[in-house]
Amino acid sequence: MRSWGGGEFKIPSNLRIYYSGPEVHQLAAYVSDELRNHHAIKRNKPVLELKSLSDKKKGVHLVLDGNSAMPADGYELTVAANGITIKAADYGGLFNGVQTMLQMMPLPESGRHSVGYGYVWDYPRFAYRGMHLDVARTFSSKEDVLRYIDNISRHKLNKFHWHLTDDEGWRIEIKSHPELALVGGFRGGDSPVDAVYGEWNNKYGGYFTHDDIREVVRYAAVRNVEIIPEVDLPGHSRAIANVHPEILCAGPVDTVSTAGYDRRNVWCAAREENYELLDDIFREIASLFPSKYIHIGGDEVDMSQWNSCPHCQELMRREAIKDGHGLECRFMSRLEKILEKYGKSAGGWNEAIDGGDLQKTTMVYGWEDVAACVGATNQGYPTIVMPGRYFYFDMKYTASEPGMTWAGIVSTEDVYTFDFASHGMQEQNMANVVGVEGAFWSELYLYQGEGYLDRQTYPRICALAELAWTPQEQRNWDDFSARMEGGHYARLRNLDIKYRVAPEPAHESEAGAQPNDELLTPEMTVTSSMPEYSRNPYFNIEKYMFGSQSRTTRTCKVGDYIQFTFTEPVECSSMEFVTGYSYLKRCHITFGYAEVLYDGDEDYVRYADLEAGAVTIEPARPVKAVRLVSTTPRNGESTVIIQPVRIRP
Ligand code: TNX
Repeated sequence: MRSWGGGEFKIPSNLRIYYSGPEVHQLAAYVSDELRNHHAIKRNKPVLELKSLSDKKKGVHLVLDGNSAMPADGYELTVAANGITIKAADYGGLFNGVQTMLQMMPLPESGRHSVGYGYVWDYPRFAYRGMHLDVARTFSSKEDVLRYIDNISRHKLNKFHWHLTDDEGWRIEIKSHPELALVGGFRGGDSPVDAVYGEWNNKYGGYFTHDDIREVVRYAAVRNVEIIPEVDLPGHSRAIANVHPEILCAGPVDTVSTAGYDRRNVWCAAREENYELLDDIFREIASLFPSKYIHIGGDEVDMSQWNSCPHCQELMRREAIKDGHGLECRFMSRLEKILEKYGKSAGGWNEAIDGGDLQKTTMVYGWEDVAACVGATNQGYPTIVMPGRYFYFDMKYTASEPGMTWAGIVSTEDVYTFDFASHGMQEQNMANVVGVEGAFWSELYLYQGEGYLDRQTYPRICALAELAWTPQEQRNWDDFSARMEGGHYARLRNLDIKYRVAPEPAHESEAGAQPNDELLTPEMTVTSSMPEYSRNPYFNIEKYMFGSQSRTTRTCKVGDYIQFTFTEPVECSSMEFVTGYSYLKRCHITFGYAEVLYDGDEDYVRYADLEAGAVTIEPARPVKAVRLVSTTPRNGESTVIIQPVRIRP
């Protein structure tokens, strides 16, 4: 509800902030800082005035009134002659009202110093309005995490899902097992943790101490953000398994396809000591985070490890568990009990409920698709809706921009216009939808550097914020876009958020042109010491199928090669060979060199080292063949990807 009219409140440079009691003190200090730092209102000062919220006093009035009938997280905001008054029944409501006020405050660049009279009565659509951050693949410093929380809170998001562990890093100190973070928080170099990707040979990582975490929790609480920590189990656990290999299954280890590397990442479900270690871990985590929920993962479990483990097989026979999904469910149930002991409930990715029932207090995070969310709500689980196709902000905005694509291309409009009803979510489903969440997985972040996190998340977070806050019938994409252009991009700039700017649309003629038009495609055959993977055969690169690729059945060792032999000698200005994904420095020949067989020669001549798995050859003479030779001792991958060669005339 909004109404406006009849005058303006002039903001004095000594604007005062009155607040109703000690429980609002920190919020008043926050408002003061915000006005000083982002609105150039310099001399504002918080004033505690418990009794008289006198109409005559000019300033900002923050009133927490537990008796008020405002819905949870809702607020009432009035701008009148005596200034700005925000009233709410709970702290969250007051904080949200403050955000609305800050959005109404003129930006320093505007030169204005007033706010129009008006009235807002507002509350959110969903109780859970979340953003996720993966700090395992790419580490984010404490300062970056604080900034991330600060910025999501400005958008009235109230949950921060902190993905603290994964195959590539263990990022939370556990005092009873300090090696988990001390060793497991770093990969590469002398660490037993697979370097897999990133700054491969350099030691890379970091972790959060208990003190760090307490600081982040306190900072978030001032901003009405609850933190749901995640330890991803029983899969996605290679980092901890590299530190404690005994947690793994007793089955055979395949190190052939990975050049000596043990890639297993799933906890043995039958090993009793595993649950003791997990008890220690969750006891500490439960004491650090006030949230009722601890997320215990449950996604993408490689069940082949359980299928070949004699102990898991024996357990399944004994308890008549029919498959891996059933065993995962049993594993998760054990964790639920541990959490219960420490006063917590579980959160889990949607696969966690594939093999049977968990407690109906467990919150299910539906990520695979909308159907997974519908399924969870039908079974009566409180559900967070976040299918990758709409909510994964590590995906590209458009095809030509950076990011992942496996879940689709996720435009800001896709996020904004997400409509539950059109996905078959009925009223009874919606009753179990607690809210929505956007995710940022950080596999690519390491290579993209500064600004990438901001760019991938904004303005998609702005769209998510409205989806989470505003009822379906009141949302309109054109209206949202106009408001972004009309002021919110300026607001983001004022906060130094490096949001994504849409690239200039390509001209008709350019859009129609094939990027391959000027490339040569001479007949060639590809041979290799590494077998080809049947679904991505060498045929794909032999036929120059740009956009497609070839891959091997195993990673490369020292001496492996991939050879391109041309039927006729090729005269050209350059040949570009790329191994690995084109958008992600993974699955390449990590170390190696290229050698060339020129027309008329008997032997190959070494040309240059590969850089990030790639090399460009500028041959002075016609080329008969090129060979990429690996000198990689081990790289923790399970495949080599090879892109079609780009040959320029
Ligand atoms: C799938 S989403 C994963 C993550 C990856 C993400 C990359 C989920 C529960 N599992 O481990 O980081 O895709 O987009």
